[in-house]
Amino acid sequence: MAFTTDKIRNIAITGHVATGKTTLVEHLLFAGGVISKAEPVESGRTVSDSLEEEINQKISIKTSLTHLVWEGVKINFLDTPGSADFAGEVVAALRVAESALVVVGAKAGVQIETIKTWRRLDGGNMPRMVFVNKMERDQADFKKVLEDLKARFNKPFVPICVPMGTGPDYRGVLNLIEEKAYFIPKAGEKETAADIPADQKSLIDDYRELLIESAAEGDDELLNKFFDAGTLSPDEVKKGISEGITNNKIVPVLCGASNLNSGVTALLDFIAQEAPTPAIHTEISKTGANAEETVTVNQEAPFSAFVFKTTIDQFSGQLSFLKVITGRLSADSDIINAREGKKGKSGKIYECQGKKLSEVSETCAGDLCVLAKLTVTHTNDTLHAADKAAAYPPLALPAPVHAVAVAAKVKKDEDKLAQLLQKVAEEDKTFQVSFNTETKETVIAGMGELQINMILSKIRDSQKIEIDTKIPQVAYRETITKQADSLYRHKKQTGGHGQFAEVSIQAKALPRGQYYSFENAIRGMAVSKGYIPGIEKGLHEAMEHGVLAGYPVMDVGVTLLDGKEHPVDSSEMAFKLASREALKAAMEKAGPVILEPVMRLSVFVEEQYMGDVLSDLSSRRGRVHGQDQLGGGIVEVRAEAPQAELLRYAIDLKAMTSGTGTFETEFDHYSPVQGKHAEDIIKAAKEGAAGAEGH
Ligand SMILES: Nc1nc2c(ncn2[C@@H]2O[C@H](COP(=O)(O)OP(=O)(O)OP(=O)(O)O)[C@@H](O)[C@H]2O)c(=O)[nH]1
Ligand SMILES: [Mg+2]
Repeated sequence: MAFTTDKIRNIAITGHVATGKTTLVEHLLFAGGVISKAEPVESGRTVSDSLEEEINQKISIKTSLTHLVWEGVKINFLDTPGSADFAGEVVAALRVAESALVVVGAKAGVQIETIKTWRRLDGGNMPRMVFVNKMERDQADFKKVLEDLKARFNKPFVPICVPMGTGPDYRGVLNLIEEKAYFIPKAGEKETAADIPADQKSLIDDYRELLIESAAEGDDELLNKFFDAGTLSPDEVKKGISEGITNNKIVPVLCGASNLNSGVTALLDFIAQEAPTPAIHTEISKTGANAEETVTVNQEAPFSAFVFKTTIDQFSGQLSFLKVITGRLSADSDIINAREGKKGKSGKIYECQGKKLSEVSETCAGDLCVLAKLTVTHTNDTLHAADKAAAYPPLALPAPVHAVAVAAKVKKDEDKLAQLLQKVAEEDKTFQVSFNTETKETVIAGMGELQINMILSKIRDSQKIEIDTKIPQVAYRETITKQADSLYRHKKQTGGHGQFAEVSIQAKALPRGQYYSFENAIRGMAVSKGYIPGIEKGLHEAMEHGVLAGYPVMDVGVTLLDGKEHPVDSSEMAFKLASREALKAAMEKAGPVILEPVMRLSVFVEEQYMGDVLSDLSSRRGRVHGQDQLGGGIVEVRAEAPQAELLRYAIDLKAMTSGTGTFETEFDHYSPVQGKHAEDIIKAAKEGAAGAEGH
């Protein structure tokens, strides 16, 4: 029997790098009886970090799906990577989870990725809990982390579990709701509930008051009761807290030391009893231009599901990870891919524990499952039953921030390399491959150097392809700044028919982004109508390569002023040549300039690095538009800078900020390049052209 919607919880485990997310999941699975021994991340044997790269690098790279059953509730964990290079994985996990568990180090407190995750959660008004991990470490400080959270995020944080002692004195946790103590278990054993030791009773009193007050605020009825009676019963506390999380009014805080298997029982109790069910989740389904429907996760409807992740498994082939939004899915059902409109069979349905798949006969709305070998189905697709049209929106993934030009060292590997890169791009939607026809470069782009290098080294190692990388060329443009006229006569007499065409044009600068306009202002019949398309073709040809450095030309308006034709010698070809040369000559006189792409960027850094980051941005010809304090020590700098100056920014920013700084970027506009920079671009283009001719 499948778990019904009310008996399912989807928890995205997020947080800064190395806060212990994967370790926590491993110990939760141990506590839940899924595995008989919890392995350390360093051993490469955890359930969650099972990819070869994860084992080698000892960090999480992909979101990994695991589950356990606790008090009759199926809890799905989505263990996300903390590194900003894999932020796309976090986006996918948050899309299909109802609540997030943000893991924070008891010593480190709030870090940059904690803040960025928090912003993502705020964007979706998503319920969340915090787990303060590594309580047994030197300088661990639960109270300080709690203060840190309060100072940075404007939310009521409510301790549900508090530590008994901290650092070397840490002995375990107190569950304030259940009023039970859980001492650190012996190595390899599970936690057991114990009575609260006498010396910890005062601790309970300190925190319980806050807990009861917060619970009361979750619900008006409870608030009245609380005012009348001055307290609430344990069941009332649970109800109030549960509503408070679901409505995102409060953030419960738990704690423990995951590698000591401490604090996990209280966490599981809390998730099973208090975390919101999938029924709180809604999706906007767009089935036509104007047909939009808000769909709530519920099992009493025909089947529909969203594909949030795709992997290619060495043994099972393509695996599609879905969240069932409505209805139920049984093995071998008829399903339709909304994008393709194609009918197919679901085949077998699987659950997974990391890379291990096991078959189930049915799955219900709210649950996460895996289908194999759906050849036309990709990430972001919607699947549905014939009697339920649905189309859920794609993942809102961040844009790439780092690009590299790649080429196979040996020419015969080129096609294979292109295919392999394409395959990675199908799996990982934050990774893009494109062929730049202008520069003739294959450019790959992603979220950072770490992601790009990992993808390339996997191809190098597994396929034995040698790959050269270099900084990609910038897609410069050219334009004009003034108005200029020109006249060009094309005349050739080489026996038989001659060639004749004459055009007189005016070229002017257009506003940025208007590319091209053409106006025929010839009075009378100086040039036959039939030659006008030839003239326009010539203008387009002239704009393919600018007069300064041969880059494509944009934002030029041309007026055809006059012309002459010959009854026998004129032709479309002759007019094409004449107008091409006329525009070239006009552009020479019209103040031509090089344009460069300028990017908008948001840089996230700790305050201590602000000075360095700002002066570095100005050395990159950047302009700072503003800065926002994101709370206690983290600043977002909003700026713009030429793309040419940002080609290594993902690497340099990390170096400047001891690995903590990250940024987001997107193309903003084209802007003229001045002085020496322009000269350098022109010189480089001329050298490049000369080099190419020399071959
Ligand atoms: N002292 C201490 N170390 C811990 C604890 N939990 C995890 N660690 C260690 O912290 C390191 C990182 O743990 P992971 O579980 O890989 O952290 P993560 O958050 O999954 O890291 P990413 O997925 O790469 O972001 C490992 O060396 C763990 O053994 C804990 O409670 N106490
Ligand atoms: Mg991890």
